[in-house]
Amino acid sequence: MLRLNIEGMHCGGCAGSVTRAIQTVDPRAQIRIDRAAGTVEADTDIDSPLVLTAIKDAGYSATLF
Ligand SMILES: [Cu+2]
Repeated sequence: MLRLNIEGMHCGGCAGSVTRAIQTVDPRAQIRIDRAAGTVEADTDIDSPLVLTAIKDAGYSATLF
């Protein structure tokens, strides 16, 4: 499981964008978003750099924690 801090995730639309970004690299990923905390948990076997890049390409700054 990846645990990510996401910056700039302000609304449900952002949360949807981040979800879709992760699903572009792993369509079967289980994703839990805590918008208030700005964190995402993603159950995926995909290497984290690919996931981070996909989120950055969607316009958000993401870091592992
Ligand atoms: Cu938004």
